[in-house]
Amino acid sequence: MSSRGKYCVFLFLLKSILSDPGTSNQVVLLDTTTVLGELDWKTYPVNGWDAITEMDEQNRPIHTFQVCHVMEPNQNNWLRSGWIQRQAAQRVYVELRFTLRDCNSIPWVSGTCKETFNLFYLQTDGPLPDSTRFRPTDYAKVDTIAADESFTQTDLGDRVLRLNTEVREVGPITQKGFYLAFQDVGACIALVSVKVFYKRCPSTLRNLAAFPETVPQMDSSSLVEVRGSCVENAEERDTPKLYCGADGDWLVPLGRCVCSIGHEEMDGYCQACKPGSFKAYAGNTKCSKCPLHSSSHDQAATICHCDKGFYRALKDPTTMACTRPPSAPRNLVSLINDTALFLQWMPPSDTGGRKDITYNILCQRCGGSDSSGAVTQCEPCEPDLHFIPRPLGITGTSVAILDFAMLASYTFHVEAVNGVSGLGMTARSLANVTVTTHQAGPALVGVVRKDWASQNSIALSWSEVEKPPSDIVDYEVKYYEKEQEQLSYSSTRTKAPSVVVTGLRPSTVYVFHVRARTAAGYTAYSPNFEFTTAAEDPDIADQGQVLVVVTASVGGFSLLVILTLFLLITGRCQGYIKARMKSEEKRRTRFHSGHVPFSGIKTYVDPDTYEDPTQAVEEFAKEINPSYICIERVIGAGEFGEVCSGRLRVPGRMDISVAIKTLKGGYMDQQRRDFLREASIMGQFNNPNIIRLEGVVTKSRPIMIVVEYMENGALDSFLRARDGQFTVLQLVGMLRGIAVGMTYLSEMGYVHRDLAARNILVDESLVCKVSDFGMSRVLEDDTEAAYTATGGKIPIRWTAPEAIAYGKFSSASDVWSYGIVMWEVMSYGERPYWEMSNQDKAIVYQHQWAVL
Ligand code: ACK
Repeated sequence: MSSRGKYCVFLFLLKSILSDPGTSNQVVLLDTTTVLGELDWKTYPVNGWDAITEMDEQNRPIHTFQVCHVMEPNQNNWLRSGWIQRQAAQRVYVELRFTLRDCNSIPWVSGTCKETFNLFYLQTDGPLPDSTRFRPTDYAKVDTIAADESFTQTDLGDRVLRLNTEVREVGPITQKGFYLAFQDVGACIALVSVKVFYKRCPSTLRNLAAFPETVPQMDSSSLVEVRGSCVENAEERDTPKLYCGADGDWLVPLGRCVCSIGHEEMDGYCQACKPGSFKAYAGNTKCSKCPLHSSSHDQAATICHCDKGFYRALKDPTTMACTRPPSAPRNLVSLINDTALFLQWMPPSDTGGRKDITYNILCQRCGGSDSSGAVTQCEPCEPDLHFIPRPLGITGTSVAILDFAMLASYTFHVEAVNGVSGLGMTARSLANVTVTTHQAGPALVGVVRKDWASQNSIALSWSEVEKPPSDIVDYEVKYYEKEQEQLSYSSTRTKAPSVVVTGLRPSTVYVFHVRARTAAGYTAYSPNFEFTTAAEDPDIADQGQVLVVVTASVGGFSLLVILTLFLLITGRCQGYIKARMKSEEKRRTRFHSGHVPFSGIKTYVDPDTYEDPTQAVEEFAKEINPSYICIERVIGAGEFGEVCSGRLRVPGRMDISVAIKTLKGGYMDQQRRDFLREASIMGQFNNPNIIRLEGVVTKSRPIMIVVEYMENGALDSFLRARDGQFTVLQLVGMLRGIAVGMTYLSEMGYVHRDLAARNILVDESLVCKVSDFGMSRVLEDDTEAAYTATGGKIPIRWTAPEAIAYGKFSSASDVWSYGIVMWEVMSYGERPYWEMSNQDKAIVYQHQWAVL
């Protein structure tokens, strides 16, 4: 067989080998298909192997070696490669592509024909000189190579030569290079290509870390640990590691890198965040869009900067929208009474996008007006002004202010602040209100003199130390037995600067002090003065004294408990607890608040004591010209007729809104008297928490009682309709108003008997006023009133046990009812004792009363 003829058959196979790109984890040390020049391989003997070089279509050489001495016995033909440099290789692979003829396909060759050849190698540190004699014994055997396939029969009967590929591991190679040698022992072989390569783990990127190209260890079972280095703009989390396996594969990735701030992962690298986005923390997260009211103009932004006028508080996360200071609080209103000033407001319409809004009260005191009426200079408020809950950092929308000066003008600024107030040049979010306090100021009464004393009475007189700021309405004289040290005290009123105090015990030292009431309120008390009554006359019993003792004992323990609540709210705890009295007394001298007498001369006059009740009406109620009254609409139905609202237009006076109670036609004389009875009671009162009587119409029909209009109607229905809408402070403010009204009534000696939320009216500023006077009549009128065993009609749920049991109505029983009102208010108009029947309630009371 000619050499040329034999190898033309293989050309199609060789082309496919030439186009094999190899794999990326191999480093090729030799590839006969890519060698362009001569291979310069040696053959021993020279006529054994044939080296044939063909040219392909692209004029590239195709080196092949063939041997086919199958007819001759004892063949020993060697082909030796050139010297192959080891480079970094420790383990070397040899890939052989060859064809091997099936001996059966060659006639007459049996016995001499072989179907294998042998692969040898020889390590050296350099190429051997050409003169070196070839000694097969120098070479170490790698393996005997046999063909997997030789010829395959096609369907057409042709025999097609198949290409074999065999790979063998050579080594370990420890010297700088080596030779390969192929021994033929009588086969028909065509060695089409020889590729020598070693395996390595290629450089790679894994988990944002770069790993260099790595050669596996000689020992195929051990892995090479390789430490990666983070790609640009990435930082290590856990040391990134990979292990290079013997096959050039990376195994077991450990640790990782993450993209630094301002960068996000993309295609295995860390790319800068685009303008309009940011990344504040290193990690595997993506860049985020700038939050509301912020922007970033450059690449790789780590934060978005707030737009003009917007800010970020120190503790705000960078992912939070930028915010701004709030607008000013809205609808700031002030309420003032004897001892406290209340400010209430609504939250700003613009919270600046934040929830941490708080309020600061900034206070300036303007000393009042000078002779020309101009307001004198303002200065910061006195430091002992007492703010409840506090002046700064208020989270609610109201504040109570105590300990303010009398007759002063205060300007309060309510400032809304949030977490970004005070950052940058922002205008302050203020709402202002100016309040002028009308307390009547310091004590006007200086020295109190004793004019004379009997066993049961002492006559006192006094004069004012200075000109009062406004006209004195009357004086209040407070006194108590020195021995008793204010455990109980009494008071009386007088219009003149003198009084005869009666009902005293003989030979007893009494302590007196006096205060004046002006149109602007109470002044402070005078100093204490001690006077003694004349020696005892055993025949005369002192009824007043008995009355004090009896009255004081009636309330008992339950009264004490509830009254303590009552008084805590009103801020007064006089007369009951000695220790508390001392500190309270100090307060009282500053605020000039009133007190609850156990006895004393009543300033309230019961209209029933008038022979002709019309006289009482004339004395206490102003007759109104009906043409001044403009009825606008009916707002409800009372026991005696409709209740309307309208305007009272008295010439020369400002129009005011009024409620008009009418007495329906066809009434009996008694009904007329009962109807007007309320007016003659109401007409005696003058207190901001008692409904004010404007006057009556009795000289024409219909008969009317005109009172101030209360925009929010009755407290019980008002609260029910606004369930949960008020702050505790607002509710307590309502209760405080009622307590002030009731304290006033008690001071006047008037017992209400029907104190309940339904009988409290509420104006537009949430001021609560006590209404529904009429005592006996009221119980007829009240739908809550039920008949008791004794035949009386009583609002059981609101009434104190002693009043139910014995009809013993007193200021103390009013205090009980007040306790029930407290419950009604705090529960937003819930029905006291829920559905417990009146009868059951009365039984419970009887038990309670028995215990007491
Ligand atoms: O709950 P209201 O709206 O408040 O319904 C009753 C109704 O008249 C029958 O008494 C209302 N009312 C009574 N007096 C006044 C007043 N001075 N101002 C406003 N409403 C009043 C009460």
